Amino acid sequence: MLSFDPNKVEFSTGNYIDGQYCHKNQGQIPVHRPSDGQSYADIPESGAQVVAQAVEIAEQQRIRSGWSEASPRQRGAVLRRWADLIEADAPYLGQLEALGSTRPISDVIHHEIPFTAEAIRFYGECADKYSGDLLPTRKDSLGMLVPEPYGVVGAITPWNFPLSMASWKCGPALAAGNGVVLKPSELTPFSTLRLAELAVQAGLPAGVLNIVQGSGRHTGSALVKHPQVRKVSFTGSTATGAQIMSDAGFNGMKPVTLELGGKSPQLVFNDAGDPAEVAARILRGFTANGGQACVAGTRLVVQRGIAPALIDHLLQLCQSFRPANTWQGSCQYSPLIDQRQGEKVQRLVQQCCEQGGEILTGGQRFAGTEQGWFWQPTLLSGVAADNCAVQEEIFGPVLTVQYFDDEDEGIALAQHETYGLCAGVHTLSLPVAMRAMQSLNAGTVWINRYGRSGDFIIPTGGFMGSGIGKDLGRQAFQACQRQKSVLIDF
Ligand code: TXE
Repeated sequence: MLSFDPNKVEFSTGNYIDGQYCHKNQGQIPVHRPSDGQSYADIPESGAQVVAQAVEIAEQQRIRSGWSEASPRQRGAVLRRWADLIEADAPYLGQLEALGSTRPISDVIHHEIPFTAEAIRFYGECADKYSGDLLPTRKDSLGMLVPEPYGVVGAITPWNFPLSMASWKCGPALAAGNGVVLKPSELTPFSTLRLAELAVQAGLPAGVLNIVQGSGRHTGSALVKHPQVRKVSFTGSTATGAQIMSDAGFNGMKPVTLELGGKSPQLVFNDAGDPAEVAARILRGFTANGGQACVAGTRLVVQRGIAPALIDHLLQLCQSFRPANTWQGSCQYSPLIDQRQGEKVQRLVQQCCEQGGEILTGGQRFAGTEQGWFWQPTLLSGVAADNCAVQEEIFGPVLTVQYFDDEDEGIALAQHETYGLCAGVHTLSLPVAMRAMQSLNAGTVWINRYGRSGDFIIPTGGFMGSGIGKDLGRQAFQACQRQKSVLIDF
């Protein structure tokens, strides 16, 4: 029912600045469909001048239109209308997203779009719920912390969840009264344009949210370095996050929120419960979106007692997947985004084996999918702690398996030297779960589940190489406001 013809989806291209499409005919970067590798449109490589134009318009319009000065409730109302329009647009927006991204159409319609709308609605509700602070100063004075918008927030999003990542960045920044210039990934640029169009239809003054297209090296870097961009919010790789941190100090100083890579463990104890149920959880954790999620749980660290039954179930489940184009209603399994990502997965699996790893299942592309990169769910055992498949973020449906005997050994194996994004702990023993939670170096710990819920109040963000600051929660809203200290003598 949800299937559609990918050649019949029409969409706008170019940059979206001041509520209008521009630079449409200056396409330079071809964009490909992940399912079959076909090039279907191109985008402009926006240079520093175009970025400056977008930033200046955002700065002017947030003031002239009254957006920054509007009552928080008014801003909230616009965001809630925007969420409603996103949901109403699902039949079209869903096709646009499924056409150009790795997300199957059913997944986009049933999860990604409701999730995107709800995140924006959440920040619409935050707008008038969080205030500054009254500070305990001398009796004849009044000390206050007064929040205010930064000005223009520069947002940069990745290709793995284009719509929801845009909502995580725009929702809090706009609710707090900022203007926004967003650069989506050059691999998945079009659904974000539609999102911005819907925002204007919902009542967001034109020019408060602008979308610029281009590569990270040119457009992204120009956005980060622009002096009128007062805060940067980024989701992507750890290497690019480091570059952005350094660029943020290039032309004045600005805070950065960085949501970066991960190599998250799934720590399974003998008393985790029904191995079939635990296997289903582990499977979702590393195969959802073809493993292309920063939070993917890609290291199984399993106690020896439960291991044989758990691995048996996992092998059966892994072998049940079938590839299909993302525009087919029956598609349940994502392709890798492009050839570069496919070759990265291939290289790391090969290197893992050269370093002593053994393929239990998968380890190659699905036969007959040579146009796109559909990688078979892969289990790798025999991996030492320094194996590349244990160390590096592969960003594909690949799970390493390591075994342990006692609790301390399991927790030690679950730690990672570089990354600290998430961890899954599977045990029915409360003391074991709590000790593991306290010991693990991870910004999020899921106990007897793996993956986010619809509880937007729970922030997300990593430790160490996995990032700085939080997306979601009230923390993301507050991070889009600067705090002014005020002292009044009376
Ligand atoms: O990421 P980049 P890529 C990881 C994953 C993947 C690897 C490479 O391991 O295999 O990163 O993917 C923009 N200044 N993740 O190359 O480069 C870029 O245009 C400003 C994890 O796609 O981080 C895009 O919009 N912006 C991840 C965005 O950054 C720059 C999601 C992400 O691209 C820039 C994606 C620069 N100098 C990949 N360079 C996650 N955390 O979920 C690039 N960009």
